[in-house]
Amino acid sequence: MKTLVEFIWEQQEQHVGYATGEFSRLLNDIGIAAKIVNRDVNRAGLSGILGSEGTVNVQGESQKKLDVLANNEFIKALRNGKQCAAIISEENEDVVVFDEKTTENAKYIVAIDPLDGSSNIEVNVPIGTIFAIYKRKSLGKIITTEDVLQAGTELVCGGYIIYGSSTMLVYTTGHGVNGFTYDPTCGLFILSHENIKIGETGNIYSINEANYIYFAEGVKRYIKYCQEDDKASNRPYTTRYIGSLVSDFHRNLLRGGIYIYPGTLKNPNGKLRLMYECIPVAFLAEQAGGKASDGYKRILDIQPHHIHQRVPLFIGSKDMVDKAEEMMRIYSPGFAKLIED
Ligand code: P6P
Repeated sequence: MKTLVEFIWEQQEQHVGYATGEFSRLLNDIGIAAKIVNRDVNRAGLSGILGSEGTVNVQGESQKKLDVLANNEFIKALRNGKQCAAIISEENEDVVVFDEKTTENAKYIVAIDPLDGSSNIEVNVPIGTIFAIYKRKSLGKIITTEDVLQAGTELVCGGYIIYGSSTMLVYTTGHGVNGFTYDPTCGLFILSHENIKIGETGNIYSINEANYIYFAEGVKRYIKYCQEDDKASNRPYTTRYIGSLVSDFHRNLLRGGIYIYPGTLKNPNGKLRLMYECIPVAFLAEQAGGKASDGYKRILDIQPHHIHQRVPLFIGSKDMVDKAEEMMRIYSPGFAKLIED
């Protein structure tokens, strides 16, 4: 039995050569907040914290009470841990910068979607937290734009917590993907899924086909490809769409498959946010042997220009993403130009 803290420390020693404890402390702070959010999510129906907060976030989406609760828990844990200088959160319009005493010494920036898929809470569908950890470019009290707007290639750590039939924390620091299952009887995350690898191909495709008529031709062609009868290539595939990115991604990571949230002619950039949804899952996908793009270019290579920037997402088994990209190149070559750079 290896706990998350032991594993983090071991990884730092093994891959960094020393463990100052700062990164370990930061990741552990995220784990602490996750345990509290897990408790709140599991009791939501009993503690009057279901339903809407009555506010709208910067995305124009109605905030659930649990969205706000989760956001506050992660901000509080990271503020108290003093390893994080600033937070980019789906629930905050601007960067949350901590006090100068913290920013003077803290080396990390965290981008987070505190509770992704929260519209599913009331119907008991698994939801999740997605996080990305960057190392600051600058030192000292002032947080700079270069600290905040970093491409995925700069990521130090990408991960998520899935609050499902069991609660798991899955993360990578660039040395493989590992999953830890939360044991509420002892309050520990225990290593349960070591060195997760996604199959090069799979037979699950996840996309909201209700938007079919708005999709670019390349997306439509890929959906039809998935539905063709061709036993040699294990088609037709099966479709699974939970409407919770963390859940759909986690299943595809373990079983193989592709998740697509494409742009449409109405919204060429799609719905998902680059910094705290697409980049962390893209890092995980690549570290597990998979692939992640906007249909044309690698997610991790995209330079963010705004903290809430949206981007189309094609992610999962490498062969499946390759095929979808081939359809985009052949049937929708011009769509790439509509995606905001
Ligand atoms: P739609 C949840 O709101 C989310 O950001 C992802 O978790 C999920 O995959 C997607 O949006 C669902 O969006 O438009 O299909 O309901």
